[in-house]
Amino acid sequence: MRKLTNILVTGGAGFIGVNFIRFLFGQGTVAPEFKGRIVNLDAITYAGNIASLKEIDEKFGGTRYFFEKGDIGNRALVEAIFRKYDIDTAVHFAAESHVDRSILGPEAFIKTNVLGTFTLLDVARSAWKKSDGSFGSDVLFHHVSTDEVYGSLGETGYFTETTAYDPRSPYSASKAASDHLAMAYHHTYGLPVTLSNCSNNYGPYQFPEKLIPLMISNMLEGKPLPVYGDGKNVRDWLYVEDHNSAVWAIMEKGRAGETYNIGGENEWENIRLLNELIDVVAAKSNSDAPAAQAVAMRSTITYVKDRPGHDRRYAIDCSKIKAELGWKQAVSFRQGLERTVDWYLSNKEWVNGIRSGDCRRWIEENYGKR
Ligand code: NAD
Ligand code: TDX
Repeated sequence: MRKLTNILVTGGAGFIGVNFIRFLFGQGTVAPEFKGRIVNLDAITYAGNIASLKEIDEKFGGTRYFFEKGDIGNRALVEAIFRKYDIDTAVHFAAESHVDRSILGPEAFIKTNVLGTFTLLDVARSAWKKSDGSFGSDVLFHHVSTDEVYGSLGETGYFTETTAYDPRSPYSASKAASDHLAMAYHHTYGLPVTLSNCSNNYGPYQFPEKLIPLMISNMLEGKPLPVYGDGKNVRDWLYVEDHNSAVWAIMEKGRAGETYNIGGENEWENIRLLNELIDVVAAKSNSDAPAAQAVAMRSTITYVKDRPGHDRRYAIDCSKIKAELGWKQAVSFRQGLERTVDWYLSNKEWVNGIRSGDCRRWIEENYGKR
């Protein structure tokens, strides 16, 4: 088991990163054994909200939790962070992550996902290389990636770790490039790298542009529910805490140079998922007649123009991580949806805040202008 003492988390103010840091500090439903320090490096783009970690900052700030605002592509800053905190582990979540935005403006995806990842890998290599050119067994760079790099499936079959890469969107192409760089640093320089490719995540703190939180927010606000194309594209959904427990298992025990697929084994056509979600939201709304409420919400489903290059189906074979590291999903889809809806119902301010950029003001008040 690796020591994992001083961990650099990139993108720790985004959806999965926030949940990861909360999980490590015991705020999720599972508590891992973690006694070390976390340094959260995040640029706070539109998708980042550092206020999501307010309780962690109040409890552990300055002792076991540190926030550094900045760009992963800023080499001098990344080098200074490695030195200042004696980083031994990096877990790299930071990315531009939304497919639709990558279609409208790919440049930021190349800068952050490709060049930013390169900078991190290169700094880790210089910081961790010993005088004989080797690396110790207690350093690790874990690169977090997506199943989208594998392209699109037909009605049958699964992505395995050996499926050839076939990315279709600027987002998935940029993630594919970053995956290749991470593995190239392992093969060429011997940098201890692990890589995970995960299916669609959902849960608290997800920016309301992704399918599930967008639909919940629109339902609560009585807005139309936009379904792309025929609504029959299939995604494999995983509760975010299950993704993070898998990432942690890889960091502790995964073999350097290996890729691990992570998935929910939980495929849903978008339109079926939306119908399920409507039932959950209607049941939790204060209405005396949830069935009628669900009918009213269904009437707002609106089929809209399809996403260009919309991948038809994703499905992950995650038997490797289950067999090798003993990981498994802990949260059923219904449970996960209920927790997610409960969270969005009780955190309307968070949604309004991240939409309006309020969190930036919070950073300035708490961390000063940087
Ligand atoms: P997100 O968009 O919610 O968060 C990304 C975070 O990265 C934000 O806090 C943002 O401020 C930060 N960031 C962006 N550019 C940066 C830069 N140049 N420097 C520093 N910080 C920067 O994304 P997410 O959904 O939490 O995804 C996290 C990672 O997981 C990504 O690498 C993504 O590709 C991968 N992933 C996501 C999913 C999913 O369903 N969301 C599934 C599989 C893999
Ligand atoms: O309004 C919508 N209507 C709709 O029908 C939105 C936002 C999406 N969709 C469809 C498109 C997809 O088939 O729902 C499905 C899920 O869409 P997204 O939430 O945008 O996710 P996806 O494109 O599948 O990518 C996600 O999973 C893999 C994350 O955004 C990526 O970061 C991750 O790598």
